[in-house]
Amino acid sequence: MFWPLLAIAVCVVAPANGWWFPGIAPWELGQQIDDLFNLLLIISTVVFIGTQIALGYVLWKGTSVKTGGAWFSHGSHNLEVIWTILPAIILLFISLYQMDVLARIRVMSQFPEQARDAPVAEVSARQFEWRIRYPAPGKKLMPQPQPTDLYTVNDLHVPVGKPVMIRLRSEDVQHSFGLPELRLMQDAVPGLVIPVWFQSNTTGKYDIVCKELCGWGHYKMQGELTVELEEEYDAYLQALQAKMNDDGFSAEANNAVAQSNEE
Ligand SMILES: [Cu+2]
Repeated sequence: MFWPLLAIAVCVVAPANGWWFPGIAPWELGQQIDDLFNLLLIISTVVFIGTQIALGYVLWKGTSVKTGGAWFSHGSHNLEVIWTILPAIILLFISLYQMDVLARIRVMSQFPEQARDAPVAEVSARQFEWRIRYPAPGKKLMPQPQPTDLYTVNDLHVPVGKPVMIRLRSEDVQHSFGLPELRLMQDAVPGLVIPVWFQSNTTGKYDIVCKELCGWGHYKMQGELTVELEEEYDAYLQALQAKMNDDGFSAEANNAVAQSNEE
């Protein structure tokens, strides 16, 4: 009985000590995913406690001298029917109940149109980093890399308050793109381009973590998601473009060279 009791005690103490999920970034689907998780947690807890009590009861009865110790049974047909049908109903309920949320996350035709039509970036998972490709400011992200594309590593920026979509790829093994604060997780599979959409209604910096054991450096495969105002996002892309096009010479120096070439 020690381990079940310890497990229950930890469940009671954990939330008060912050042994829980990181604070949730407010967006509708994240909240719905949390609600689904809590529902499953409640169902599992009730089943767990119920079965432990039943086990304790049988052990107590079976070892009691009063009741004459252990008894033997060839099974009960009614009991078998009940404990087959009851879990089947619960599982069926769960699978139907979560279908709407699952479809909104995974089925591309259900994505917000705004996100679906204009992916903001391509995120390629790689042992052990996230490589990010943005289209140049004012351009659309093409399936194939373009000469004007902008690149960063482990640093994904998105605008606040609107649905955004990324194209998720893997360059080597299977990874999983995880945004814990947004309660979002999607496997990155070699050979596939998987669309992923999300939205954050608050600005801030959030973790990007790998949620699939992908090799020795899995633990440090961490990036940062920066959610910022539209103007800041545009300025970020402009600055990134300037940085990538920088040849190490100042504008004056380049102009002087151009002028002397003309002369
Ligand atoms: Cu990984």
